[in-house]
Amino acid sequence: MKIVLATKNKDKIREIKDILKDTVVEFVGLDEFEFLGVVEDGKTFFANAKKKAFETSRHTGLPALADDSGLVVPALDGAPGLYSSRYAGKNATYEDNVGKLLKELTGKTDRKAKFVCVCVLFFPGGRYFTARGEIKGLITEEPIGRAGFGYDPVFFVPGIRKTLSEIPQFEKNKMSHRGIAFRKMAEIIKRMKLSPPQADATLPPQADEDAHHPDKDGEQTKSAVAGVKSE
Ligand code: ITT
Repeated sequence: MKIVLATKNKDKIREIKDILKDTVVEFVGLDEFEFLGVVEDGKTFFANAKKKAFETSRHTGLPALADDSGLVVPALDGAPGLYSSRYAGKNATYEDNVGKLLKELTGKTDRKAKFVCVCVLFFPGGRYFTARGEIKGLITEEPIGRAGFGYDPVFFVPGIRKTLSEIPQFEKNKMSHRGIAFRKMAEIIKRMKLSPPQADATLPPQADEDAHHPDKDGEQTKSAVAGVKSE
């Protein structure tokens, strides 16, 4: 089964390919298609992930797998949250975003945070599957370590007493929000036994409006097209 990885973030691609390396799936990169991407204007990680997967599947005619992820800091009312990649501005670098985060947390004793990842696998015809993962941690006072990407250098995991930038990628994948979500998705893909759902219905324009957040892990299998049944 060919699946398009619906992300432009090379760091995410590297992690996702590693996490799913034992799945019998051929991944195609977005760079093989002329596609400008989607506007991430959803109100939840799930809505954004579904939109990325839906738009990519519609554009390519292939099943598409997307993730929307971010850092949630309760002491900052949930920021940077959905805006994690552009926290310090539209073209912000990882360093800019980390800098802003540390500045906003200056003087705050509550350093609790979590990473969230929601992935969606969307099939032409309208069926989709979703899975979610989270990891809890604390934001450090300054960046520590060189591995990983994004907010990893300031994300301290109490259980291992290290930041996610102080451990190799395979260790991060074992415990990370993305590792958890995508391993659940790997199970879903395995259960499909390489016979993906087929339907030739045309997606209605409002297909993405059904953005209820499936908070239960890994269970939501729902059709965005009337008349196409989920299992
Ligand atoms: P696509 O939309 O093309 O997938 P993106 O980087 O914009 O790429 P998101 O909208 O999901 O992806 O934003 C995710 C941001 O959250 C990412 O840019 C990082 O700043 C942060 N982030 C997500 N997962 C992370 C991780 O494992 N480690 C560190 N930072 C992470």
